[in-house]
Amino acid sequence: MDANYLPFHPNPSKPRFKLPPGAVDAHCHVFGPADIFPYAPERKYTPCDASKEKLFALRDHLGFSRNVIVQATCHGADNRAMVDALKSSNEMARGVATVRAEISDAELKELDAAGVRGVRFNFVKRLVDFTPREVLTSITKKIAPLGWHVVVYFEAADLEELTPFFTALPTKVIVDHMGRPDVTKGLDHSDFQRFVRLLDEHPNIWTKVSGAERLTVAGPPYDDFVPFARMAVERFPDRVLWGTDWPHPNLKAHMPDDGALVDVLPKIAPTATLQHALLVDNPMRLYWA
Ligand code: 0GY
Repeated sequence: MDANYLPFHPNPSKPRFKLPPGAVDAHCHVFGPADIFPYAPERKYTPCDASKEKLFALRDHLGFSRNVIVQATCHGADNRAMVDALKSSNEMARGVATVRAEISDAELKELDAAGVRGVRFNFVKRLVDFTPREVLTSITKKIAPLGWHVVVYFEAADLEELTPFFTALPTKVIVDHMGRPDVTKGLDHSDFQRFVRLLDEHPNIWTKVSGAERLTVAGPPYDDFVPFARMAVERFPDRVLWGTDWPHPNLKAHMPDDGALVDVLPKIAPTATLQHALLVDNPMRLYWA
């Protein structure tokens, strides 16, 4: 683990908010353990191991039923740790993989059988080296026939340049953490408005309203993050997902109590109907239909 790397919270509280039955944690990761699933040589950070057992224990502790495990950059395109977690989940986890353009149809079928339903394209420069757009386009052509979607992660300032690529994608597109708005700039800032317009104009684009602990400047209870997520939930109720982002890679200021993160949910989805859509109906439609 890197010297300045913050490990996940050792004993998160029980949330006060009672999740609806069948709730899905739709953005989380497994890391290692490195002695079984080594980190990728090209990684930009070395995390603290975060095993499938720990993830499933957290799921049960918080009151979730299911997980969507997203391949993280520290494992590169080696999806073995994520796939191993899917296979151990008794169908209670689905995955989002990172693949290279050379992947064969047989390998894709294997991932699909394990529960993978999408690929992730990461454009955050501190996390990955640049991949040419033609490579990503050729990956998209391979995964689209499987009914998979594309998850994209980028910084708010890069959305303008990325928009033509995103809007040409033929699949559903899921934007991680609302495209990382600067929460100090307010909802009306042109960067966040560009993101809102993207979803307004493209019904195949969804977003995760996660990342409170990552985007906050004020810290817990994340009141500076809430208006952004609430706006997205109310405007796009059937195209939003939420996840803990456990084990919270690369945080620098504080490590969240995952129970306290769950307690943000009723502030961003203030009615039972919105909560059910966000936590049950939407992820079930996308990952378990
Ligand atoms: C996240 C965020 C981060 C890391 C990764 O794949 C990754 O390494 O996504 C980050 O550092 O912002 O959602 O896990």
